Amino acid sequence: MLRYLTGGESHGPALTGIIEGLPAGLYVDIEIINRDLAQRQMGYGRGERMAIEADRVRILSGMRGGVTLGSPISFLIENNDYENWQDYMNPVAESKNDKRVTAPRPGHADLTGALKYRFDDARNVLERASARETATRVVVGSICRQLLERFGVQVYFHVVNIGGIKVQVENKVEQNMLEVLKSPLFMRDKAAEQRAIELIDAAKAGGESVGGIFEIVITGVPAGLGSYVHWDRKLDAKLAFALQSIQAIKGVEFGCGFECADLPGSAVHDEIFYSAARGYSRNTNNAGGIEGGMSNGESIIIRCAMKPIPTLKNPLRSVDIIDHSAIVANSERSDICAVPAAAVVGAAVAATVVAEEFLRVFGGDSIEEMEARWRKSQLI
Ligand code: EPS
Repeated sequence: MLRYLTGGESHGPALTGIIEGLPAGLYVDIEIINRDLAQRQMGYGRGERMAIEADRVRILSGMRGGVTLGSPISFLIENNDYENWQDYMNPVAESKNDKRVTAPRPGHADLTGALKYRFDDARNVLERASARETATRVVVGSICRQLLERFGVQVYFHVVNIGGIKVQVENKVEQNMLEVLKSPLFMRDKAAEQRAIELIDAAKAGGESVGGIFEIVITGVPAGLGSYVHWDRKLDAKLAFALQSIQAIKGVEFGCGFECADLPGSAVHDEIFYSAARGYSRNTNNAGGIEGGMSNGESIIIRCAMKPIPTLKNPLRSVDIIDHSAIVANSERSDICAVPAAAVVGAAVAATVVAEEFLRVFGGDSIEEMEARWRKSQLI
């Protein structure tokens, strides 16, 4: 079983993670992890923090000479910004008291988190609720993607909507899925990209933030990951759980998703064909590659909706958590739009779930054992 934990406050000394359950013998390219971390920092509309950080992973255990040992992989990513926050975020020394946050931001974890944990400073909440935590999930996902790639599974992502400016989606694998990485918004439609850039500029000028939708496409997934036999073994349910846990995600859909509610059954379900060369296949993929909680051999297609970031330069009305007076919400440095970053995180999180299920079906203590099992299954 693959499992992982993440730790770290946004302005603390470092983000940390520990992954358990990967087979021994997997070569992991650290520069690929660092490339993925850099991708997460990109995207038009990111805030000034990204100029301070240059996220790089440091592996502390579980590997030798770049190869997994089967033991827990622990890692850290240093927060460069900690240097500016040492007087406030030192895990053991007493903190200065002049950066208290008592004006919770509507839409953020601030208010409920402070009430729940009985804090008189929402900084204790926002430091951990921050999407900075997602850097650790990119490290886990990057390692999982490298595992999956050995078995021909590829995970792609692109942005399909920024603040209502949309790219056409068709539930199919497009040509050159990696081309999109050249776009500052990871959008494959140049005209939409330009309009989205203008929208982000206008949002910045107006003290606003914008959300959007990203799509994840996973190719080469064998049929049979997940299961119909029990609710908590369904692949789509597991993916939805993991993706929904990404900060600011408000909705997850597979294939034709919410649109299928408007269509008759004959227009939704993907007809089945067979040829000796290809085996079973479909001409359409409205199911998004998952039927009955199992991968069906087609590409997995998922879209996630991200709300606009709650930190606004033109803040909304709020209430002080100490004296309950009416005030405006806390406003600190933040992103205007982080949908491209969320897409990178989404791909990492989805890869982690697929790797977990892949290991459940084809797993072994070593990569050799796994490859032997996988090869055997390809013959059936
Ligand atoms: C983030 C780092 C944060 C924000 C963003 C994500 O940096 P800072 O708070 O120091 O400016 O840019 O966090 C949020 C959107 C949030 O709500 O906390 C990162 O590394 O992704």
